[in-house]
Amino acid sequence: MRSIFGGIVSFARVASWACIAFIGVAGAAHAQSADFAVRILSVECIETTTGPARDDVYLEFSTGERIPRRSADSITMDSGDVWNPKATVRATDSLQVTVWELDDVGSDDEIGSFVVYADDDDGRYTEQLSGDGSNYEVTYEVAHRQ
Ligand SMILES: [Ca+2]
Ligand SMILES: [Ca+2]
Repeated sequence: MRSIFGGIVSFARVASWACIAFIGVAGAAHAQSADFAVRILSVECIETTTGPARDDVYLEFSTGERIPRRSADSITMDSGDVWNPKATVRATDSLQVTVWELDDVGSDDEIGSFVVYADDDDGRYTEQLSGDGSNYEVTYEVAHRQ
């Protein structure tokens, strides 16, 4: 019995090592084709940032891109508003997305940021952001070239 049990255990160990090795190879192969696209579907303002005024929202990406494009432009949002940028940003390896609240006086307030990685599976994701007393939800889609 002991030898049979031992045999099963060692088989299980070999199987798990083989599995880890397989995942490692698959991961490495995936990382080589690190070109991907992130499509921002919606930015939902559940609650605006601190203060009585509405928020003036824009997106900034680690690629240097900005939505809206012009540096003085923003989308005015109140609690309950949904903005559908429907904008696609292409990146390699990773993409940081930052949501800002534009202020005319002083520096802009950061609503929040998140990083999307080339290793992330294709599909739809939602991020919850809560900077400066706010509550925002950003929904985006990740897609790799087929
Ligand atoms: Ca502000
Ligand atoms: Ca503002």
